Amino acid sequence: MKTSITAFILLTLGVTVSSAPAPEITLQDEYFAENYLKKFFNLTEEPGIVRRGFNPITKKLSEMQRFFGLHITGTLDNETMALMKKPRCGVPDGNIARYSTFGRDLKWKKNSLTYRIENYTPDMSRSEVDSSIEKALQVWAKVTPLRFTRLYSGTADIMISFGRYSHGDYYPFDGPHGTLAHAFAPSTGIGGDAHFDDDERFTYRSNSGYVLFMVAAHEFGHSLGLSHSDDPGALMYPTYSYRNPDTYVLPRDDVKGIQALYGPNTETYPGTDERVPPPPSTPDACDSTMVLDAVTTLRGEMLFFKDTFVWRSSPQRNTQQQSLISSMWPSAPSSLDAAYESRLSDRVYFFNGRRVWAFTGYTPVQGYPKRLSSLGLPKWVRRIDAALFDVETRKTLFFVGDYYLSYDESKQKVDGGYPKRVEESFPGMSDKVTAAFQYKGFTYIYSGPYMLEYNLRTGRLFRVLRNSYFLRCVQS
Ligand code: TQI
Ligand code: CA
Ligand code: ZN
Ligand code: ZN
Repeated sequence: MKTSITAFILLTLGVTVSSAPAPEITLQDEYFAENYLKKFFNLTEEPGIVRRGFNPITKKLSEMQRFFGLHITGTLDNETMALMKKPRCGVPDGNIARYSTFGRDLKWKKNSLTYRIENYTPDMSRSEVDSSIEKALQVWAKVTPLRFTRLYSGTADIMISFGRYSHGDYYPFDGPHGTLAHAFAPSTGIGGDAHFDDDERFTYRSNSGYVLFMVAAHEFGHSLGLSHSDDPGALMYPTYSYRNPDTYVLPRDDVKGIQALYGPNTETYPGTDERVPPPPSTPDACDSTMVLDAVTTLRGEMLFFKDTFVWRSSPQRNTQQQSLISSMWPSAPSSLDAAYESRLSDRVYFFNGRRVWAFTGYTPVQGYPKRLSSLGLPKWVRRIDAALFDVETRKTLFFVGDYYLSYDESKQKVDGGYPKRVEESFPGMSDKVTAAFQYKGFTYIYSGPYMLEYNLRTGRLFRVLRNSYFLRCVQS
């Protein structure tokens, strides 16, 4: 039933591949390199140093070259430039279009569209429904030349109604759950119309039931000519996930999709009073400059956290999947500072700010989230940068700034002799620790896009690796 709505054909846009960059170092390259060093090698502009005739860029370049085992020239040579620009694991910088449309011609041939709300759901007040619909249309209007006018009678381009089971088209609803709503691709008659299943519970902004704004915004994407996207962060991704409607910004993938059909909004000029934040984009495992927020194991799998997303990687089954944190742990914070898996309690702990969450697999543990202070950590610990469980000592290591603590979960106490300086036990780790975990007996400490492999017992550093060592650059 569902698929016959899309009987119109789905057109998936292919991969766009840009041509290889020229080998000479351009002024643009120098600028890029400077930003790279600022970002990853702590390059700061200290005019005093420059005046004394000592170039901080030379120093940082040498540092970076040493780090990667390149020839230490202190200059921006081709070898160094190539590494900085390292194509995201074989995928040149052109992006992968993840959105899809019903076809280039399945779009409205006018920018001025009308809509009409034919009836209401008893789940919400009328003004809440009106406002949800209005805001859902504005999501699309903001980034396109499309403008929507409400009609109170007659036939509008987008007729909006709530119904149950058979409701006047050939696509009856299915009672509670299953289909939430559907919409028809642009055309005359039923084209553009959006129907909502009144056997679902719609809400204004609560996270029990379906936020009407989210469902409507998704349906209007269909009404305007978008099909589903395989970007898990996209509005047009075919899985519902709760988002706060008050702060919702249309993700980049959907912006690209709708603008491929209608072009950008011609009314907002860059540089004028209205400063629009760039649309949020889904982190890309192929981005070699990405800095992960947290890494942990969970029952034999590896979890990599970045922003509101998590990659779940199963080395045994050789799979890797990206999703929203909220779709796997609905009660978890939207993003993490740190995470670790305890082999004592068979739990995974998530840290964000001064709070900690606990889960047994994917099930929340009663009594959490708790305050960080309830763990028995010293008062100066305001947030955790990274955490890991050491299988050998059965202790938890918490990384906070330049220090780390060994913590006994069963005694709820920090071990004597701690905090210690990170560098004391992890040679080479002179920057802030951003994530940490243990895997197959080795300890991996992340700093920025790099990852250092240690033997924790001997403190020996084996290798300097990059994110891509575990988090593979694959298109799911
Ligand atoms: N309804 C489907 C949907 O709108 C109907 C559908 C399936 C469809 N495949 C399609 C419509 C392809 C057009 C083109 O996606 S649904 C979600 C989401 C649904 C699902 O009830 O499954 C939302 C409705 F994304 F959350 F899964 C709204 Cl937001
Ligand atoms: Ca239903
Ligand atoms: Zn219908
Ligand atoms: Zn859909």
